Amino acid sequence: MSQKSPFTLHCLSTECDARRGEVRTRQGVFQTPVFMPVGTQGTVKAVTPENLMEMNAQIILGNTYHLFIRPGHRLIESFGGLHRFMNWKGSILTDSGGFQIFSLKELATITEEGAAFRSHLDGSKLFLSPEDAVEVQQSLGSDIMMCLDTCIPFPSTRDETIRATELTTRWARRCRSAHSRREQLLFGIVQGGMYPELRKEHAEALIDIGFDGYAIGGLSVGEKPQIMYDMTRETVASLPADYPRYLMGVGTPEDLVEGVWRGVDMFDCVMPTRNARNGSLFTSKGKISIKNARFRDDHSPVDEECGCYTCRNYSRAYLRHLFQAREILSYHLNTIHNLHFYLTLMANIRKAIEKDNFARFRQDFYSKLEYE
Ligand code: PRF
Ligand code: ZN
Repeated sequence: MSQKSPFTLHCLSTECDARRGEVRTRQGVFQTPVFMPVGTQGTVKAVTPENLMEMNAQIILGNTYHLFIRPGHRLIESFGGLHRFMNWKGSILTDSGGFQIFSLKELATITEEGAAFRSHLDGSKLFLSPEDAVEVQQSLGSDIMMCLDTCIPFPSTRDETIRATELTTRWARRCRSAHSRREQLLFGIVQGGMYPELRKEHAEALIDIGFDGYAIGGLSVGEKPQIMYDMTRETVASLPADYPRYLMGVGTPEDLVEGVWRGVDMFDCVMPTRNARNGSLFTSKGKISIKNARFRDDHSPVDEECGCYTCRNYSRAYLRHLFQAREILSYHLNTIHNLHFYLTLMANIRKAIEKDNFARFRQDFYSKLEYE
């Protein structure tokens, strides 16, 4: 049985399924809907924890798989856990490794017992059971741990999906039994591919086991956005209203707006940080590629509406030059802008829900888009 829900609801939209709330972790409280910057290897690439704090990041993501392989969870534990090791004072959610192992494909074999895989670093044989996934995350000391799940490719047949989903339920039960440090929260992950009835069944099985929150997994794996939005809506409908809901690995700014509209509280995605390093920057008018020749002599900031450190101090022309010259500062300044854009979008979404004008906000958001 789960303990009391960590989620407190502040208000509900009267126009859609959006909700404004907060989640209490051992580390503190974060306001929802929230975007969690991805810090796979114990760092959000190209920025410091101080930068993240200045941008009002509340919670970041870490990866069990990567930290297990390098530098090892025991080492991190000996430094007092991941928060202390990386000097991050906000909350941390760790993904279980299920998705990373799925992404390795030919390097991994899934059995009833767990996932056998080869290290992407040196090819050595490794194994991660559901119990191991919880043990590793307990030593990392994350505030929110994720169950080990099996994410299947898209498309998958109904039979393949049933088999994977049932295995994920058995693993979820084993994760729940291995969860001994109850001050760390444990979330279940709903799979079920693109089959609404399988998602509903899976959600019910996980609710029966009892978790501190529920994630929607297996989406944004190559399906069209509308399918993802429909599956999100179907899955949310099966989840308890008084627990946090987390849409994993999603997505574009549009995806965040649509996810919130359908009742999602938490998101993570590499998109703002990865795109930044590729010179793709988000603006209120859409995405721009900073390497474009049209910015060669452009004195304006990336986004006139943005108040980030980068936009307050640097021109598009300078950022284009840094990118073309492959200067390290390019990664830093671009990442600050993109993360600030995502975090500000979420802060504005929270305000709109509080004022109960999220429908208007969503309309304005789309009407500003010019590029693409
Ligand atoms: N499971 C886990 N992590 C994930 C996913 C999943 O299905 C996804 C799917 N988009 C992203 N990250 N454990
Ligand atoms: Zn900016």
